[in-house]
Amino acid sequence: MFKGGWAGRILKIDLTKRKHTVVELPRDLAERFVGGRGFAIKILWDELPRGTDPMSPDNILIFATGPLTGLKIPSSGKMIVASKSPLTGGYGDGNIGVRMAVELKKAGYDAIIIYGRAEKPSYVYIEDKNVQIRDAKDLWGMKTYEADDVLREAQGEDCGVLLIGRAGENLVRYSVIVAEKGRAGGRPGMGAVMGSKNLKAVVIKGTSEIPVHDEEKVEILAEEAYETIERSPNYEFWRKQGTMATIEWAQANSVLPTHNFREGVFELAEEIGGLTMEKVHKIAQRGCPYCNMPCGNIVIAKRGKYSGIESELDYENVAMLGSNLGIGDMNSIIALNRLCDEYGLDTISTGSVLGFLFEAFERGLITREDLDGLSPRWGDEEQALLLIEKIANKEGIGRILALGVKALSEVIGKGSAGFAMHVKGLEISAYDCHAAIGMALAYGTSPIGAHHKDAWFIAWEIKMGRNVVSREKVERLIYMQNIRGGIFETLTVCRLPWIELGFDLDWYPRFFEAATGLKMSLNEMLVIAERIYCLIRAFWIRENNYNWNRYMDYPPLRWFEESLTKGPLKNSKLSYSDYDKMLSWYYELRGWNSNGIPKPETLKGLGLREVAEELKKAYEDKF
Ligand code: PTT
Ligand code: SF4
Repeated sequence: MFKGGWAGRILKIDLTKRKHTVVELPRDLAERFVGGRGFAIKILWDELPRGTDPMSPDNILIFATGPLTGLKIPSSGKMIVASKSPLTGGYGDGNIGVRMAVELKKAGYDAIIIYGRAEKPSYVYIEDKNVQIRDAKDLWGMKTYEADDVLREAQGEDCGVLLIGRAGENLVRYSVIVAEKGRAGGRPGMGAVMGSKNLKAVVIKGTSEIPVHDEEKVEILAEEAYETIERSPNYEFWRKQGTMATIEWAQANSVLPTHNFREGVFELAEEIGGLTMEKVHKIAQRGCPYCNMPCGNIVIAKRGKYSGIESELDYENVAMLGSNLGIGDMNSIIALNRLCDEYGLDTISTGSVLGFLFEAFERGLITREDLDGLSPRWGDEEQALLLIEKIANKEGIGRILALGVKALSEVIGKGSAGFAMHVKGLEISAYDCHAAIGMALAYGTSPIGAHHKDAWFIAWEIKMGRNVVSREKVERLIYMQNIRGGIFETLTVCRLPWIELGFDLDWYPRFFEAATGLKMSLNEMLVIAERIYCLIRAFWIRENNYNWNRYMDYPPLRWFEESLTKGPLKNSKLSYSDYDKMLSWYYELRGWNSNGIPKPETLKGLGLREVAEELKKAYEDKF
């Protein structure tokens, strides 16, 4: 029995058989993989048949929390959505901050695993032990804001809701899962996996208290922690700006993706920056459950034809739908962002696909005829809006654009792969790396493809020296990846108190002990992070049919081949030999071989003997 933290149960729902079962959370899974991403990768490794088509009923969709999720401690309202990705073919997950994270735990579950495919559009309704698969005929095709309203009207405001938009229904490979009008998660196509299961939404109400080992201790720690966060010197500024101040920071440091990552500075950066957002557009602030540093900026378009449209903005949305497309007007970006949320399209990948297309059109690699009569040009938000409609509805050219930038460049050919901005098929999030070799390596080795979730090394890199090529830099990078992707994604709480307001990492083992009654030091958590990183890597290798080499961990050619032509870092580009050197250190430090495959002794040392044996056997059979 668990003393607290974990609810102790997993809910398994088979949509094909219309059946559900509840199983006990295995102690070994909790102690060795903690929660969230740890649970997800272990379940996928154990249960998913090798080579499963991600859009087939055989794929598994996992919603997972961790031992700190939903407790009354800072920023604990987070959960993981994970599956085999239809965009990359590898491990995919996303982190989403929503009421459902708390309701899931209150309903008595740590995770839900969804199997099979419903015969017709459905949604799952859960109220504690009562689990129903309901008809979603009327919700299918509905935009996410409206569907959210309809579900809440029927079930009450006090429930957690996750849903997909038309992009997920139509299996767009970079569709996300959306919630609460503006929260979105699961960049590598988790929305499409949900769509492939004919699952429009999941609605949960939980009525129990989440068990904790030492309630008084949790309360005392929480009070102290909330106060500590509020005393942070950056607290007031953060509450006004959230992640949006990053626009000004990225511009000053030449990393703001501009014109499909050609440049790191944008002449209209001020127009789309945090200050403009705050002074002109912001109308409200909101946050995830139990967060006292809410960062959700609710904004409104004030001028022109989009006047009156509301949306929730973060740095990534603005950079990828703004500077990356040469769009320097916040009103237009608000309209673009809202449309992506309504359809459930990932804003980062959408911005990357459109940026690639604008460039291909400019270079004459694709014509108006190919584009159903459209002529996309930098800065033209009207064309971007039309293209988003086509992608989400898979109309005309939208059918190909819906495949993601890697597949799109393969269709277009003519050397366009050189400016297709992705790693392992996942479009790069909003940091240009012409002059940031460490961040490029972090993207290259991130466990889901190029997402800053694990990879955000840029601020540390700038402090350490952008030109530094050293083993120490790589060591630091791995340490950061393990904390971000290994600790926060398994305890399943928000990492922003730590990153943005300097909330000390030592708080987390203290929360963990008070909640679960188990002692685990930060160093022990870092070992678990290594275990999870290795298992995710093994999963990629297995799903890639054991065809794996170091070039899988390379960022796009653009950063090596073309220099920046503007800004303070003009003429910068990456060097192949430096990148390769850093990659070799990375493998050495992680205990992986020169092709990026975990060595048997590394896997065994992390308690993954069966994984070592499976890899060994596969390679013996193959070669
Ligand atoms: C996240 C990625 C991000 S990360 C952003 S903005 W960011 C984009 N947001 C989108 C959106 O919005 N609409 C849409 N249609 N697509 C979008 N795609 C993009 O998705 C997120 C916050 C943010 S805002 C960040 S950094 C932090 N991320 C955390 C994380 O990953 N782990 C963790 N433990 N804590 C985190 N805290 C912060 O949470 P993905 P959210 Mg999202 C409108 O999920 O797949 O990881 O992609 O969850 O609730 O919106 O909060 O500048
Ligand atoms: Fe959510 Fe932002 Fe608070 Fe993190 S800091 S919990 S993302 S509102």
